[in-house]
Amino acid sequence: MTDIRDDVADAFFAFTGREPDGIWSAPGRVNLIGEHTDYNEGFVFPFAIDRRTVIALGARDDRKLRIASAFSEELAEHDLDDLTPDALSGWSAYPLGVAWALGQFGADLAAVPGVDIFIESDVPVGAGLSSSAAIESAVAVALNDVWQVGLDLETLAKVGQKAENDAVGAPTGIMDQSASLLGQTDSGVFLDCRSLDAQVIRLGFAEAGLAVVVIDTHVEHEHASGGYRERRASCEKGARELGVSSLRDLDEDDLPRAQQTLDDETFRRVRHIITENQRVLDTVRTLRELGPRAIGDLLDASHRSMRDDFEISVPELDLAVEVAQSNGALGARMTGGGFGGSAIALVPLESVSLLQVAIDGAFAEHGFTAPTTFVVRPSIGAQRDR
Ligand code: GAF
Repeated sequence: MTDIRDDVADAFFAFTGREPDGIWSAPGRVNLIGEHTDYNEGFVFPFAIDRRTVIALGARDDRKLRIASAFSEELAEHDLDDLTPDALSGWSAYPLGVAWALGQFGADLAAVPGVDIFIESDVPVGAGLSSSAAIESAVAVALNDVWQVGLDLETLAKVGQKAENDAVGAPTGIMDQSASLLGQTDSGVFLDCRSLDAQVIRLGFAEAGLAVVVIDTHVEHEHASGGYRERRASCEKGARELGVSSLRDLDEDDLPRAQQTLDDETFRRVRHIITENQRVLDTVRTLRELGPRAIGDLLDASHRSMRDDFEISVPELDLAVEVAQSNGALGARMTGGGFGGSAIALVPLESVSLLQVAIDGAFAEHGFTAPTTFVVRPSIGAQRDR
């Protein structure tokens, strides 16, 4: 099997006629639990997966940023002297947005050289597995090294989020970049999105004879517009009407007051956030006390809350979750921002093949596009590979 890093080094050479200064990579993520809680200053518990974006990068002797990739014909070229978020668009807004955002976090962009970058990735795009955070994080660690900016991984997560918010225009939280940068093998990243305190917690799935199966429905989602933005606005409205700065300030004792104060739809949005925060805490505690086989019910409850209260699921995701639950999964839920993308199922190893066959059959029966199912392993976060 060829190593994607060799391919990227070769492609960089074909693109520039020289060897790169180095190779860096960053993973996509699966969110185990804690959905839409990040921008409400709540709790999330994602893990980095064994699908990565790999980049080769080399400094130039002028002020140009040139970016090519295996997934687009477009060669993006931009001058460091007029790098503003408004000037960026298309897929290159992710890497170029990171270069700009590093300047917002202290890099002296007037003093750094231009760079050539070649990008390749095996994180599926549009699957809700954070292919965009993988690009941002790989570029962030590489430029941080080559430009000698000296930022830590937690700050690089903020850089990636700023690129996504201001250059791409998606009002997303800090979860995906944190997972991609802070992830560790066999572990999840339990993040308090208010304090940004991150704890790496061992998941122990393989030891317990479990696998996480991703079911990519191929239903496309888009965070820069539509439902994601509306859900965020509903949460802000709920917080405002309940007199708190963010929904993080509420817990289950506040639900009766929330129900009396808010319209029904806003109440259900708020209830999802309050109960989901609690489920993240319960998942971490259950994992520590009883091990991974005991967290399935929390995953199931999270899916119900996203389906019924937050209303971010789609029929394909609901079907994937139901079929997984009735074919051996200990728990299953949609993962990521919703409105499409992927579901995950926590499955005993011996049931993985059966589950894949059952999912394929059920999707065909419903006339849905054939999904892609594959196992993911909790993996190391962004790093320099060579
Ligand atoms: C997307 C966003 F990018 C994250 O910040 C998070 O809000 C997630 O949706 C929902 O939990 O992945």
